[in-house]
Amino acid sequence: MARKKIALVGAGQIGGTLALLAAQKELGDVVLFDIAEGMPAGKALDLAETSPVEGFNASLTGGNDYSVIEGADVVIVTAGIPRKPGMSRDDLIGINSGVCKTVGEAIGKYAPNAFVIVITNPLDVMVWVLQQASGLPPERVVGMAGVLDSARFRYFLAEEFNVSVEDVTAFVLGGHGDTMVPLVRYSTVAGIPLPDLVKMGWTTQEKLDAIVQRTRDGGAEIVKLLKTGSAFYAPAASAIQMAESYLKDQKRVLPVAAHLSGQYGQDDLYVGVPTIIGAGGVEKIIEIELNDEEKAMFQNSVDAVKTLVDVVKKLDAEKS
Ligand code: A3D
Repeated sequence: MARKKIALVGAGQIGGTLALLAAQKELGDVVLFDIAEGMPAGKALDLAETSPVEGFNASLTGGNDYSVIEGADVVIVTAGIPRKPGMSRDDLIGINSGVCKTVGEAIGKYAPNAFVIVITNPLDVMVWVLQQASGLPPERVVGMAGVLDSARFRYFLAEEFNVSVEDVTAFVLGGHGDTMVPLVRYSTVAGIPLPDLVKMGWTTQEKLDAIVQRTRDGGAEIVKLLKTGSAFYAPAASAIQMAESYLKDQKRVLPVAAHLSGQYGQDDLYVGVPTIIGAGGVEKIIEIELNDEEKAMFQNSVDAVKTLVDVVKKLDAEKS
């Protein structure tokens, strides 16, 4: 069987980490694309030179022409600019929506059969822009955010309970922003829901509330420490989990920014929901039952995403 091809559009901090992880896991051959001259080829060569040491079989190449992504099975998009301290994800919208439109058009031309994972912020609206520009079916264009947000939630919970991260499951719904909805009721330690753990005296409601808030602020916490960019290791690992589920038809249940067409009462909107990712892309959007409080939080998050979609539509109208 021929190797799969994984194209990484944007070869910066996340792009480079994606390339290393994809190659080490032998998910396929990797191509890096970036507008910075020489950089994707240089990074690819450096990474390829780790293969004799690390012992993986995957070719890594890079270039500055979109044709390098031709025929890719998976495309992961990080092209654009990241946040600097004091900036919100939404501050990136002007520049990154233009980038995602160009990238979407290139994917439509060179890799129309790919499964596309967008990471560029502000996430939910950037996936929407890219899917529209690409003309690819919505079930093959998704955004990575929920896996990362859930991973952060799981990590903080595992630290609090002093248990293995593997035994903590967590669900985060909604847009990737300050309004994201970490779902306490559906998050567990070895199947025991968090509210029960409060009753059992494992933690207090106050501590749990603080962990929920830390999850919401998880990206900003790292931006503040790094000072020159945003998180990249965990975002890359999260996107690789999604790519692997697609390439190996694993049918993992993962929260992703998926295109809603009626589910959760929303239409033509990308927002974070639980899905099944397999060879068909988003094979199912899982509609979980929300109580009134959760519904209100989810709606608040949806409204925040819709506001940004309107900003993009306005920017588009001004340009034309
Ligand atoms: P960075 O290291 O700056 O890499 C971005 C790369 O994109 C750079 O190498 C640029 O040269 C390149 N680029 C810029 N414009 C274009 C273009 N038109 N075509 C192709 N390449 C271009 O950033 P990063 O890798 O740290 O972050 C990338 C994006 O991911 C940013 O928008 C971040 O905000 C976002 N991000 C999202 C999450 C989520 O959870 C959704 C987490 C962390 C970062």
